[in-house]
Amino acid sequence: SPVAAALLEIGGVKIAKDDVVRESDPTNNVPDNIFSKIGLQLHRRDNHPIGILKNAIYDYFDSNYASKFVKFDDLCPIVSVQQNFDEVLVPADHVSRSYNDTYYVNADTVLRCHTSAHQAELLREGHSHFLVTGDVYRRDSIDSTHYPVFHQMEGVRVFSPDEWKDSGTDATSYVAMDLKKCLEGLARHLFGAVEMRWVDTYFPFTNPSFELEIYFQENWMEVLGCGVTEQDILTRNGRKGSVAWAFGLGLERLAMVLFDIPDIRLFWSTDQRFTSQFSEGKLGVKFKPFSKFPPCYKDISFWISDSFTENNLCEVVRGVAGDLVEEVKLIDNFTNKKGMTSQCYRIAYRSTERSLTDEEINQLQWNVRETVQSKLYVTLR
Ligand code: FA5
Ligand code: MG
Repeated sequence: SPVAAALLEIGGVKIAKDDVVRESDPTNNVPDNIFSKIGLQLHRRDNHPIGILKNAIYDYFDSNYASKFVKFDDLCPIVSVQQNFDEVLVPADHVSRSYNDTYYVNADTVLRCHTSAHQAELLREGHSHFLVTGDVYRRDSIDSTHYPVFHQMEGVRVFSPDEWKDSGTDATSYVAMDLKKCLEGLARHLFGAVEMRWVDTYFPFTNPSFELEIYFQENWMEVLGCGVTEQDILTRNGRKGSVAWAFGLGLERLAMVLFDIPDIRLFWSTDQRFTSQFSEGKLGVKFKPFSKFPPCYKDISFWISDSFTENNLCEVVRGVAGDLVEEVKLIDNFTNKKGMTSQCYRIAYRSTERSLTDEEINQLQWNVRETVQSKLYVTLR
């Protein structure tokens, strides 16, 4: 696993580990294992599935929009609360702002939880067509399609009035239609035929808002969010009178479909048997699993306290077991007559690279139990 560098330099910004990880500071919730991912920049490696995918998306935009889209892929992932939330109109009481969902470096600074954090500044700089690719960070659940560090690509296109005025429809419908056409075209460019569907949704920064889902591993998997940009964002950033669309692609999810990668942890693997299967510009290759190792399931039950959250549990499990944990799943939940709530979680341990021994798993589970008890104020059963 990657060793945390003491000093990183990203996009011209120097970052010391002590500036990002501060265990004693209550306004900081960035653990070591998250810090160690900053600066790895999988999206800038031409032989990595994420980099190969990024380049294929660039090709689509270059050829369909005469290279009009300006590309950014080294903007620093440490951003202000204002950039990450305020500038994209996320309400003051929105859950995504909580310490439970977002990694805070201090009260005013976060690890960006989406590439939308850069929308406003780039609009202010005068860009009308742009793509922003980067690593983003979220406290989240653990399963084969969720990881606390992943990659997004943001796309924004601003239209001037003469582009829609003769279309015979209102500006919003015109732009929404153009957006869906653009993303459906991208999906065809990447996958050829694939089963997909649009779902209406909500984002604070777009209206209307949509998600695109693709059928993968016998489930509908959400791969992107998008919509017509809220007027307020355009007005505040010098684009009054314009209309725009924006999207945020989940690059791991798209790469899972493209290369048939069954588990999101694999993107971080340095195992040659994984890395050697991908090379620059090669889109068609399907990943061949080197072997299926058996999972091992361990249950943990406890009486929860008011402050207990599943994300906190996942952070503890990830802190102990790292990438050996495949899934954490609530399997039982009940409240007794005294009003105490008991929950049981099933933890799946499985390495993507080797067989785990019983002894090793028992040790991990023991450490998980100890840490859950000491850090999460629950009573083990
Ligand atoms: C957003 O992040 C919005 N900023 C997207 C957007 C941009 C909407 C511009 C409108 C306009 P969401 O939280 O749904 O939306 O995340 C976008 C995508 O990131 C998801 O569709 C999914 O593909 C991916 N994603 C989200 N959480 C994770 C995770 N924990 N692990 C891997 N991929 C994830
Ligand atoms: Mg979503």
